[in-house]
Amino acid sequence: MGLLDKIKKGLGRTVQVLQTDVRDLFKSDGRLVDSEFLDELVETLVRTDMGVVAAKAVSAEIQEQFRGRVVKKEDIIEVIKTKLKALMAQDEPTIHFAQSGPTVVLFCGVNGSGKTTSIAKLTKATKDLGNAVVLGAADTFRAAAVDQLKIWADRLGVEIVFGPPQSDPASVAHKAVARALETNADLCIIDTAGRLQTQKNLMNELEKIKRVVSKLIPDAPHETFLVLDATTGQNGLSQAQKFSEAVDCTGVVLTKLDGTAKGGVAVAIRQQIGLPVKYVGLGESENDFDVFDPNAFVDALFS
Ligand SMILES: Nc1nc2c(ncn2[C@@H]2O[C@H](COP(=O)(O)OP(=O)(O)OP(=O)(O)O)[C@@H](O)[C@H]2O)c(=O)[nH]1
Ligand SMILES: [Mg+2]
Repeated sequence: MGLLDKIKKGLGRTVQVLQTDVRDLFKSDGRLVDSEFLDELVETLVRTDMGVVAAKAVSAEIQEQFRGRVVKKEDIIEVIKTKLKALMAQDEPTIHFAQSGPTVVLFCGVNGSGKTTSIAKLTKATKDLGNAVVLGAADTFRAAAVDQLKIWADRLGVEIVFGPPQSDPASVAHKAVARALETNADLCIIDTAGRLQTQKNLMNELEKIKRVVSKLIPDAPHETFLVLDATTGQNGLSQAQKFSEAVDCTGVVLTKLDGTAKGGVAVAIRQQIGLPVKYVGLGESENDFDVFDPNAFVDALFS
């Protein structure tokens, strides 16, 4: 399945809502672009959880190009797509790889957002490209968390470093990075326990992991990914912003885009959290994952 098809399938519910709602804006053959139409358009777009700022930017563009004219659905869809693509444009690499030696990627986020599953997916994707991966099971809070990652490591055929239950997560992270250095691995991906941005001691623990890792490799972690569950939509964003500020995240992995009508949240993340979306999760298997491509995403939304 191509990327577009995969996203299209994953975004099923968002696409459905958007298409029905946009179609409903055009009762007859065309519609006059007046303030009533623009208000209804903003309402429709906001229902996908893309955020008021993005929806208003789109409506301003439509107003500028078509105000006072009677337009067809196709005319405005093209403008919506172009504007959304511009709002989400990003030219950063998905992962800033280390110049030499292992690249360290730290995963964090609230409980159940999809960290461990996304790590498995990223491991599969990077391993398929020929990279040697070492996993660090720094979620030492629950024994089951280590087991979950161990099962993935086994299935994917990669090395995993873990410690005794309740051990210091920073020491496990340290061991994992040391092992990646020792084996000359390309990537060291570190899993952490779910936490809330209000839990000061747990947020400090993430800081400690970062500090300890940077003692072994000065620019590590090269990426700190915030894993965000798309089904929380707009509600999850302010929390995510505070989380991201507290640990200085570098990108978002947006999970569970399948089965939510709130896929528009991908548009809002850049504006409201100030981070690029790097990867998307589109299901529970290790293959339901992709690099986030704003153009493909927007095309899929309106396909
Ligand atoms: N549908 C769907 N389910 C997902 C996706 N990503 C993760 N899940 C599911 O979400 C649930 C939680 O995923 P985990 O990866 O364990 O989440 P976590 O953030 O590691 O959870 P904690 O370690 O408990 O904080 C599991 O049932 C996953 O299968 C996705 O992209 N789509
Ligand atoms: Mg986990």
